[in-house]
Amino acid sequence: MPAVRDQVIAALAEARHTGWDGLLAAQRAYLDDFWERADVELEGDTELQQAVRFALFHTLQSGARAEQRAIAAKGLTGPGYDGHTFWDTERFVLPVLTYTAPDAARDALRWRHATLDLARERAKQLGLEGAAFPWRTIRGQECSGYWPAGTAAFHVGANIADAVARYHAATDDDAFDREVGLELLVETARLWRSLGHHDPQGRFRIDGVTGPDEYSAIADNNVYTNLLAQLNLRAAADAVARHPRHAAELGADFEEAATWRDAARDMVIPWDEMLGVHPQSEGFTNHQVWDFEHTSPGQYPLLLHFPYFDLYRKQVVKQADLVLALHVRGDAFTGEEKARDFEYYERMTVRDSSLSACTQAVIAAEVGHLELAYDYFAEAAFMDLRDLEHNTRDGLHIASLAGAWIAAVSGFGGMRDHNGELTFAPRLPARLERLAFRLLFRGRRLKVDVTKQDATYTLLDGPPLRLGHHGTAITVSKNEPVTEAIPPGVERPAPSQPPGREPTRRALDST
Ligand code: IFM
Repeated sequence: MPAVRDQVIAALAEARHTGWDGLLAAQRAYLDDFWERADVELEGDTELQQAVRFALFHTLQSGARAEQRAIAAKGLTGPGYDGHTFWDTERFVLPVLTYTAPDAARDALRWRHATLDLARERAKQLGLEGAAFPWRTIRGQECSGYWPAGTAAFHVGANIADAVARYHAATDDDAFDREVGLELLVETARLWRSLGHHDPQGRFRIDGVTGPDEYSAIADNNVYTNLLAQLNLRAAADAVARHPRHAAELGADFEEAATWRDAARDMVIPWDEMLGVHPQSEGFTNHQVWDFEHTSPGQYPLLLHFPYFDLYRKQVVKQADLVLALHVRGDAFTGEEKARDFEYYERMTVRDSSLSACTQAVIAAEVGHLELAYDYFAEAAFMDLRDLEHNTRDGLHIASLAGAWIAAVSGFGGMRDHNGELTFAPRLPARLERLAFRLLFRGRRLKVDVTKQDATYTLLDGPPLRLGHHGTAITVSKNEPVTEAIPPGVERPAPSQPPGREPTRRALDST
């Protein structure tokens, strides 16, 4: 702690020297610069506009001065979760910071890197190789003893790897790639290689894991986990190819990388032939469906009213899991699969976690349920302003607030960044007349301005940039905005939610 004390003393001395006006001017300049590159504008819903800016401000606030310390689930806004950081950071917060405040994303990943020794120790303790990052922590040790299923939530490591790959692709920060990214990728890939195994049919299985949905645990071949592990294994092999000399210092070579590529190629992705959907994990769709009809509104959140053993053995989803895979590994599914899977999981997703609505917004928008997407978008953005979970006194839900940006930009803006390529598929719900957002990509500032009819891509600075718009490649150059028409969307019947768990309707509400 002496380092923190010294930092505080130095900051106070500098503040006295600068004075109130100086501090105010510096803060103003910092935030002006931030909004210049990161603002999200909505026309048609003033309250939601305000909520989105509130959300973005707090996402920045949680990470901008973390300076290689953990970004907690509540930021620094309250005592909830004892100040612990979770996968929330890499899965929800860093995708936003990567495109709006990339230095903060880099520093957060440097913090993870600084905890690698503890993660290696944890892997060894569990009889595994590589690094097992903790489910919840402050300085790197696993602190989730109270939730045994958390030990098996190994997807944490793949979310870190995904955040590393995204940050590198969006910034071309090669020094980070070599000094930080490579080792994080190698050690997380080693974990997957030792946790999974090839079965007699030659398929790579990852058995006995807990995926994102906390109402399921210790299941085989969780689709989200396996697809993220696949991404992790490939990203690690690519990093070894980019930096063979540095990889050798970590004891990694092409031969080891080849075993990662084999595992990625042979990864099991379960499929339910009869229903024509992906089971969240192997066997999930055979489980009895939760008795939603006889569950009263007062019995939510379910975890406070029913024993976990019963939740675990039924089809009931606390938070987006398979649907999260449809977003972050959207490149692994067809459009038809996404639509069917979304509709299937919508019926059993109860949103007892604040980490769900934003993902449901993204996929609802992609598969054609724009008004439902808008309702989920509003839920993510108003989570704390309206105290939707009645616990904002414990601190803000930073992942949900980051999710408001994700719902706007990846939902209605249709932004995806699979394999380092930036693509958009914008489409607006009835209530919005216009959506505009800005972001940073490979040293450029890009503005995307969407109306019901078209989208205009403006490169504010930097060399020409190749993008995708609804499947068509376009190139934007500075001062030469490109406007593209928005093709008509697909009409689908609205999916249903468990009774009483529908999102508050906002899309068609004009108040
Ligand atoms: O990380 C989340 C988890 O997914 C759901 N329960 C709360 C945690 C902290 O936000």
